[in-house]
Formats: sequence, C-alpha cells, structure tokens
Amino acid sequence: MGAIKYELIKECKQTGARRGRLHTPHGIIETPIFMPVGTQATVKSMTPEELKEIGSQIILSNTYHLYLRPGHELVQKAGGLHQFMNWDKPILTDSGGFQVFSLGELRKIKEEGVTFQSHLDGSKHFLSPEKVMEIQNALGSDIIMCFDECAPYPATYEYTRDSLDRTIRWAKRCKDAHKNTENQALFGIIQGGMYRDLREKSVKEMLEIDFPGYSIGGLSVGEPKHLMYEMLEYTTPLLPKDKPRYLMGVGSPDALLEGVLRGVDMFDCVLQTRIARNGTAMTSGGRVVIRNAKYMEDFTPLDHECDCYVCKNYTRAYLRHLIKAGEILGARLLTYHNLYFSLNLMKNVRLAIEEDRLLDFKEEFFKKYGYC
Ligand code: PRF
Ligand code: ZN
Repeated sequence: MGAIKYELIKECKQTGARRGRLHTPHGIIETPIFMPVGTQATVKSMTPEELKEIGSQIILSNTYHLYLRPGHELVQKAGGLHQFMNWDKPILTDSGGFQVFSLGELRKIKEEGVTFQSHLDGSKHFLSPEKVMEIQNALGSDIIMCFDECAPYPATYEYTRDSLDRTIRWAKRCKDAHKNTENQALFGIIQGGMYRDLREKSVKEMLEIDFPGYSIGGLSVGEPKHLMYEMLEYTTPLLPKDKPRYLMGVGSPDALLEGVLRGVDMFDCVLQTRIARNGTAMTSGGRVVIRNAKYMEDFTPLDHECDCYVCKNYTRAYLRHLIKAGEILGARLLTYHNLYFSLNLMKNVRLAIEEDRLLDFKEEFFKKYGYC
C-alpha cells in the first residue's frame, strides 16, 4: 500500500497548477501547501498549538541537525520526533544532503558517503545513504528524503553530470536501505543543475527507481529567478500526475505562486521565520521593514488585509518598538504573522485553482505585493 497516497482533485484549466490531497499516517494535507521549517525540532518561537491555530498542516525538520544534536537515538527513545516535540500532524525531514554540502571546506565526498566536520564542535562524522535512512527511520517522520548532492551554482556540465550520477546511485541505495515503507514515504530528489538534458536524465532515472513522491532540488542556489522558473517549467511536466512534487527550499511569496503555476504541490522556506527575527514582515502590500523610522508613530495594523492574531491586536509602532528593543515578543509576533501570511496565501491559491481563476489571482497579488 505505502505510507502516503496523493489524490489529484483538480487540474487548473489555465496553468499547470494542481489541487490535491496528500494522505499521510498523521493526517491529510490539502495541496498546494507551504511547510513551515522547524530545523531543530521547533519552528523557531512557535508552539505546536500556535502552528495549528494558523493552519499549518505539515512541518519540515532536518536530519543533519537532529543527528548532531540531540542525536536520533535520543529522539527515538522519546518515542519519535512527533512525540518528542509534541506535534501530531505530518512531518517531513530533509536528508542532510543540502546541509552537509553547504559546509564547503569542512566536507569530503566519496562514493560511499560524505565525511564532514560538525558546525557545532568540529567533531568528525560520516553520512551515507544507509546512515541517512537509519536516522530518518529513527526520527519517524512521515515523509523522508534521499541523500543527494545539491550541485552549487554555477557548476560545470561535467561536475553536475558526475554529481547527478552519484545522486542516482545513492537514491537506489536509499530505497534498498529504507525498510519502514508502510509508515514513511521516501521521496526521490531530482537534480541536474541548470542543464536540461541532466534534469531530464534525473527524472527518467528516479522514475525508474520508483518513489511515492518526487522532490525538485538544486534550485534557488543563487541562479537568476527566470532560470529557476525555466528549469521548473521543463521538469514538472516530466513527472507523473499521480505523485506529489516538492520544490525544496523555495517559498518566497512570489516563488510560491510561480511554483504552483508550474505544477508544484509542496514548498518549504526559512525566509518567513528568518526575516521575522530581524524585523521584516511579508504583507499584502509587500515587505515591511518594521525598524524603519516611518513606522514610529504608525498605530495601524501590520497588514490591514490580514486577520491574524498579531494584526488584530498590535500596531506597527508597538512591533517596531519590540524589535528595536530586542524583545523576544517582537520576533515571536512577526514570525506568527509571516507564517500566517504564507499559509493564508496558499489557502487562497487552493481556492483560486478550485474556481479556475488562478491567473487572475496571481495578477491581483503581484499588483499589490510588487514583483521581487
Ligand atoms: N537537496 C536537499 N535539500 C534541499 C535542497 C536540495 O537540493 C535545496 C535546494 N534549494 C534545499 N534543500 N536534500
Ligand atoms: Zn497578520
């Protein structure tokens, strides 16, 4: 049977967008969806109750970080990641492929796996496809990722090709090593950099191995946005319609819309929570840098179109004061709003697909938000 099932409810008549439903061991996810990022088994500053209050259906966490601290064995002893962090809805974990490769000088890639030094204390570690499956099996997340290499940008054709070939061999090893297929769905990751033929090869090989869902990796790594959209436009039509597609590490409001238009079902991004902590809000009128002096005596809500708890109860002047004073509540309230904003955007996107007016919705959104 498998751990998950993707139900395609409707295809947009105007675009490549899809409205779907993903059935998982911890509940149903309405897609397209934005997934808040909880790298260290917490979405920074948000309680699980608050996450539910704003409509989070699934969160993302990280193999690399949890393996290093507190250790996957400890999480397993706690009864798995859901119990450990008191979150009973679906969890997706990334494999560490991206994080380990971001370490630069601190890592060494071989066919067997990657040796690297911890960013925490410099201690030496080894991650392989088998090890990464063992860790994710111990964490017990509903959706798990293959161990892959995200090629940097720019990268030569030769480097990207060799990296992709290894990622394909690793994907086979991941599938062989993954035993808990009834409770955890393993996604294959499409790589291939900015090269069309490599993207095509990547899809072909991943489909042959056969996974219950496919991630699109190696994008939003510094390339111009038009190139990311071009690669996406080329890749998604090659993927099967009856499986979910997840665009990794992408989720600015404009990219969410552009991704949905090109047939993506799942997104995650640290942007919402990260910019919140330094005092930037996403609003219907575009980004608001709340530190700015012009908000000193602005006693209006952060976003007059938003009906979240923050916008209903606090003023821009007060939020500015909290952020300027370095008060924890400032970061908390902006995080709450930014996540609400993105989850609400996706809710409206789902509705627009259902009502065949996604292109109109997009135009209206960008007119107000500004294109960035
Ligand atoms: N691979 C993995 N995780 C990722 C990426 C990837 O390519 C990206 C690229 N945007 C973000 N997170 N495993
Ligand atoms: Zn709000």
